Amino acid sequence: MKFDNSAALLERARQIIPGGVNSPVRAFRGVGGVPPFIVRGEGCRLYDADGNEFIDYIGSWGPLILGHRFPPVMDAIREILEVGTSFGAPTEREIELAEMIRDAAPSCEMVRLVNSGTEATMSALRVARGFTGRDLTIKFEGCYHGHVDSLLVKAGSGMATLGIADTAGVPEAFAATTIALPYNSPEALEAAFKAHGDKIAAVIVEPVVGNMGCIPPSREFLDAMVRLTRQYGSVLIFDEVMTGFRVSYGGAQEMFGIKPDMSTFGKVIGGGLPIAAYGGRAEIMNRVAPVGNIYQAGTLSGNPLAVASGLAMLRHLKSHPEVYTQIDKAAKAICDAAPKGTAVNRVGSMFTMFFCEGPVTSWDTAKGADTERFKSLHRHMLESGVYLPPSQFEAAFVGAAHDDEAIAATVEALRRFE
Ligand code: KE4
Repeated sequence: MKFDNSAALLERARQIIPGGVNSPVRAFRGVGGVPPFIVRGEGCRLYDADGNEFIDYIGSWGPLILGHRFPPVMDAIREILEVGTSFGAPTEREIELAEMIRDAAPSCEMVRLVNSGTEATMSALRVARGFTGRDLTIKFEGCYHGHVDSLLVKAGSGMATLGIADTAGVPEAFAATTIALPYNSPEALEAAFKAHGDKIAAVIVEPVVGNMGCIPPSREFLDAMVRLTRQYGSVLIFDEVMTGFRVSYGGAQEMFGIKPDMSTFGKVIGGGLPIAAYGGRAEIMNRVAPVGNIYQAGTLSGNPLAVASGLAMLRHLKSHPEVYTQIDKAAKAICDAAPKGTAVNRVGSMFTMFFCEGPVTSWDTAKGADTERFKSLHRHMLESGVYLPPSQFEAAFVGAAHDDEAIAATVEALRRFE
């Protein structure tokens, strides 16, 4: 495989964009030391600037559960182009999308649309603080909730990949409002609430982690979160930006039978266009301006193109529940071919092959994975035409466009890895 054009593009990009990328996780050193610059996506495949073809298991980091250029999504976007792109005013489709989110996740009695997962979690946190009149937040080491100042404490995703323990630029005063605990530790959570319970505004959690690699929660951990937030009057926020409409149509909260006080969504609800949402109990959400005194706003929130794209996506997923069985089965087939010496975590169609002894249940166990071995696997797969997330601390995603041929080619490439 040649990557000369991508190398030249990276050189040019670096002159004007930090690291040549608009999000750090994209700056991985693939074969030839450069990330492929992509020119086109179709179904489950990506095509780069050197004409290379890859089976894509990133899917834009989760949104493309139905693959690139899914026809109903493309048609929905084209339809909007005939009437405009943005009005800065309410539209009917925004109501429809909010209603679909509530119907999928009934804990969200009310919903506000925003433009990114970061905006969704930042807003949910502000609302939780305003609603409770408290300042402290509990998050979990290795979880990533977007680049919100106060949540970039012991965060996962690109921070874990780049080994940035705590980012510069976040005032100590902000970081001090966040308590970072080990994931899957009911004991640590209990102790934190005993010590600070009446000051804790919210617990924000990835109900299935994707951002330190895929890690499922234990039932005890989930139950402790529900019990303690109820007991101390804190807001339980399920960050379902990645898991919403991914691990099941109703997200992790449906899978686990839990009704969090608030939830955030993103990725899948936009079908690949920039959109996210936060929502929760009406009693909480009615504190948001213009009804209440907690301010949150956005020029392009509820953007007609993104909303139409998301509606087409969710309508298809709702009317084709068999998609989830299909993608879960495909992900299982791939995980069954994982290289020896890996601990595999999979929840539905998201998975990670950790190069370490299992079980991987928290950051403490994930961080011990052999990242050099992971890099070798990633390079081997890329050379085999398979595009995995370029970090041990990310989840891979299987979508409905991954056909038998793609799965077989992926399994065959995994089997050849030594
Ligand atoms: P965005 O602001 O990137 O749209 O969403 C932030 C976010 C919030 N919550 C969860 C659970 C998330 O996974 C994310 C973003 N996920 C990463 C992938 N690990 C986005 C990829 C990137 O940063 O480029």
